[in-house]
Amino acid sequence: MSIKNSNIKTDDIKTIIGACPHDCPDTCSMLISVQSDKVLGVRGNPDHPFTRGRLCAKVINYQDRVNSSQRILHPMRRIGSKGSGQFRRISWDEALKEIGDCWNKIIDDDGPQAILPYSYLGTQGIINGLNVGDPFFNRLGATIGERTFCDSGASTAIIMTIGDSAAVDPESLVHSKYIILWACNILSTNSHLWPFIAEARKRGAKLVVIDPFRTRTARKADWHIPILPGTDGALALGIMHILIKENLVDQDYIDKYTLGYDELKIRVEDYDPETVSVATGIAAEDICTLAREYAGNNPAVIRIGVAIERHAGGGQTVRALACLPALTGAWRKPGGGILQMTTWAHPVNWGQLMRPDMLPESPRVLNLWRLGQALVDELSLDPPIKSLMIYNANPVVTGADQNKIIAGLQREDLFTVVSEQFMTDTARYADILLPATTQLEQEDIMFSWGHLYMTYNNRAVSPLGEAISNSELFRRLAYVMGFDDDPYFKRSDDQMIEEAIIWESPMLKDVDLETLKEKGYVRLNIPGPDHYAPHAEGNFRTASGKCEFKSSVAVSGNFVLPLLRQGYDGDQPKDTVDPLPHYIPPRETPQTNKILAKKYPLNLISPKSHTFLNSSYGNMKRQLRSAGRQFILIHPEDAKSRKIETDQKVKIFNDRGSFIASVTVTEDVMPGVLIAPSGYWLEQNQGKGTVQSVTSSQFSDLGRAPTFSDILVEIKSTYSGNEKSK
Ligand SMILES: Nc1nc2c(c(=O)[nH]1)N[C@H]1C(S)=C(S)[C@@H](COP(=O)(O)OP(=O)(O)OC[C@H]3O[C@@H](n4cnc5c(=O)[nH]c(N)nc54)[C@H](O)[C@@H]3O)O[C@H]1N2
Ligand SMILES: Nc1nc2c(c(=O)[nH]1)N[C@H]1C(S)=C(S)[C@@H](COP(=O)(O)OP(=O)(O)OC[C@H]3O[C@@H](n4cnc5c(=O)[nH]c(N)nc54)[C@H](O)[C@@H]3O)O[C@H]1N2
Ligand code: SF4
Ligand SMILES: [Mo]
Repeated sequence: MSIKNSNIKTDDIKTIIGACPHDCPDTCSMLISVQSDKVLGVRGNPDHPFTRGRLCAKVINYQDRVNSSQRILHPMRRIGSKGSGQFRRISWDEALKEIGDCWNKIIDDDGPQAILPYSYLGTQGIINGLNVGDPFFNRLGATIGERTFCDSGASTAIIMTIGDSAAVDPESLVHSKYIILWACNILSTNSHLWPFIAEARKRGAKLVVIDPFRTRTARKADWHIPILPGTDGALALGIMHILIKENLVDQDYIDKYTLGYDELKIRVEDYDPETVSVATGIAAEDICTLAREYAGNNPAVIRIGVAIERHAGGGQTVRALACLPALTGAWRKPGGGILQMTTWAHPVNWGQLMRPDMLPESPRVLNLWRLGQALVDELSLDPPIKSLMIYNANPVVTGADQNKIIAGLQREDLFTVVSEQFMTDTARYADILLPATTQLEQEDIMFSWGHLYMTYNNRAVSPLGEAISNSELFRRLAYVMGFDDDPYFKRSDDQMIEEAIIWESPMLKDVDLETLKEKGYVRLNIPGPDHYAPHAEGNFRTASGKCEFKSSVAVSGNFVLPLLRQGYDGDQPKDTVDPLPHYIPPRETPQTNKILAKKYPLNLISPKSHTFLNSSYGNMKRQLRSAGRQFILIHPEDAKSRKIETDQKVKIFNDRGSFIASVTVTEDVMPGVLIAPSGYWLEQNQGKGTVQSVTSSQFSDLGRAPTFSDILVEIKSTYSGNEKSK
C-alpha cells in the first residue's frame, strides 16, 4: 500500500501527510486524520522506511497539543508584573505597532545591537525553524544570538577529523557486527534506530552501551559499561593505546587514508589501561576487552549521543572517537564507522535561509548560553540588551544558569517579545506575547539529523485562533520595520520552500516538489544501506581528504560555526587547539576540583526525559502522567551517607541555585553521580527552580558547546518542602 497525500477519504475524514517538527534525529513522517478542519489524530507513516508506522511517546497524541485549551491563540499584552502570567488580549495590529514603536525607539537611543533574538529548534522545519528570523535580524543589525545549544562541539570535532560527512547510513546498522552506543539513550531519544539494531543483533551483533546510568537502552544491551561522566576521552584514547600496542590496527587503511598516525602513536602512549581505569572508573581488563572486541568485529559502529559533548573536554572526546574507525578500518564496509549526524547530506540552501549578505559591516555576536549573564549585565555589553525576541525556544527551562535568566527577564527596562504555542515559563515574562501555530497548521519541509530522507509537511488544518507560523511572523515584522522594499521579505511559504532547497543537487536526482508533497518523503540519492560505505577508500571531507588524526584546522586555527551564527564568521576567535586528540578532564569533579567538591561532592547529569522533547510536552497531561514529578536518582552508598531514602523530598544545590526533587535510590546510577531528567517546567516543580538552576554556562573546549553535565552539587533532604530555592 502506498499512501498519497489527501487522497484517502472516508466519509469526511481526510488523511494528510505531515512531518514531526521536533528537534529529534528521527524526523518521522506523520499521517494526520482531519475532519471538518479539525485534527482527529496522528500516526506514523507505515511507508516511511525509518518511521515504519510508529510515533514516539511524546508525539503519539499530537492532536492534544494542537487542540489543547492551553494554547495561546491571540496576541496579548502583559498586565501583571513580569512573570505573573497575567495578560490581556490585543489585536495583531496593536501588537505589531507596539513592537515596531519600541524597537524604533531602542534603535534611536541605543542602536540596533541593543536588540537580541533568542531562538532555537522549537520547530526544525527548514522554513519555520533555525534560520527563520535570521535575515530579518541581520537587516535590522541586531546582536547575533549564537546558537551552540546542541552538537556544536561534536560537529566541530567531526568536521576536523572526517569532514562534514553523513558517514554512516543509520539503516546500514543492520550490517554492523559490533555496535557501541556511546552516551546515547536511543530508546528514548532516537527510538526509530532501534529496529535496525535489533535486526543486527538477530544476525549476531553485540550491543555495548557506555553510560554512567543504566538507562532503558543500557538494560537491553549485551554489555553496559558504566563510566564516570566526562571521562570518555580517556577511554577512547585508552582503546587506541591497546589497538596500537597489540597491533589490532588496519595498517593498510591507516597508510592510505589517514594523516598524523606517527604522532598519534606517541600521543596515546600515556593512556595505558591502568591510567585510563583510574580516570574512567572502568576496570582495566574491561578496557582491554572492549578494545579487542571493537577491533575484532568488523564492521563496528559507534553511535554517539549529543550528551558526549557536555563536559570541559567534550570536543576532544569526539575527536578521539572519530579517529577510532580509521584505526581499525571499520569504514571499509556498510555498517562501520561513526554515526553523529546525517544533516550534512541534505541539500539545504543555508545561505539563502540566513542571508549573511544582509548583515551590517561589523555585527556583534553574543553566545546565547550567556543569556543570563548578558541580561544581568555581567558582560558589560555596550549597548546593553534592551529588547529580547524569543521564538522557537524556552530559555528559562532549557538555558543554563536559570536564576540569572529569570533575574534578567524581570528587568523593567527590558522589552521582551515571545512567540509561543503555550504559556511557558519563558512566555510568562513577555511584554508582548504572540500566538504561534503548531506543525499541523503550517507548511514546511524537513531535513533530518538522524536519517537520509527529506520529509514534507503538508498543512493539515487552518491555523487556530489568530496563531501564525514563524514565516508569517517575520513577514509581518518585516512590514512593520519597513523592510517590505525587499521582495525577499514578502515571499510566500511555497516560494520559500522552493528556494530553501538545492533542487539541482545530485542528492535530489529526479525529485520534484510535487512528488515530494504527494509522497511525504524522498530518500536522498545515496546508495542504499546495503552499499553505502562512503569512506571505504578514504574520501574524507577534510582539507587533506584523509581522516585527520592530526587536524589541519587546528593547525590553522580556522574554526567556523556559520550555521549557528546567522552566517557570520567574521570575528571567530582563533582558538588554540592541540591538533592531536587528547584527554581534557571534566572541570567539576572530586578529582579535578577538590575545593569545590568538599562543598558539592556529587556530579549531576540532566539527560532527556522519555516523554518530553526538551521542555516541550512538560505541560501535557499524558506526558506528565508518564514522567511523574521531577525526580532524582542516587546510588545507595551516596544516599546512605546522607540518610536519604526513596520517595523522600530532597533539595539539590550548589552556589548557582537549587531545585527540589523526589528521590529514587538505585544502583542504576554510579556512585558519585546523580541523574535528574531535564525538561520539567518551573510551574510543575516544587520550590523555585528546575535542574537549570544549578547548571553552568561555561563552554567546553570546542564549538562553544555547553557543559551542563560538568557540574558538582550536594543533596540534602527537605522535610518541610517549603524551603525557598536560592
Ligand atoms: N525523549 C526525548 N528524546 C529526545 C529529546 C528529548 O528531550 N526527549 N531531545 C532531542 C535532542 S534536542 C537531542 S540533542 C537528543 C539527545 O540525545 P542523547 O544524547 O541520547 O540524550 P541525553 O539523554 O541527553 O543523553 C544520553 C545519555 O548520555 C548519558 N551521559 C551523560 N553524560 C555522559 C558522559 O559524560 N559519558 C557518557 N558515556 N554518557 C553520558 C546520559 O546518562 C544519558 O543516558 O535527543 C533528542 N531526542
Ligand atoms: N540541563 C539541560 N539543559 C539542556 C539540555 C539537557 O539535556 N539538559 N538539552 C539542550 C539541548 S540538546 C537543546 S537542543 C536545547 C533545546 O532548547 P529549546 O529549543 O529551548 O527546546 P524546547 O524546550 O523544546 O523549546 C522550544 C519551544 O518552542 C516552542 N515552539 C514549537 N514550535 C514553535 C513554532 O513553530 N513557533 C514558535 N514561535 N514556537 C514554537 C515550543 O512550544 C517550546 O516552548 O536545550 C538544551 N538544554
Ligand atoms: S519526536 Fe522524534 S521519534 Fe517522536 S515522532 Fe517526532 S521525530 Fe519521531
Ligand atoms: Mo539537542
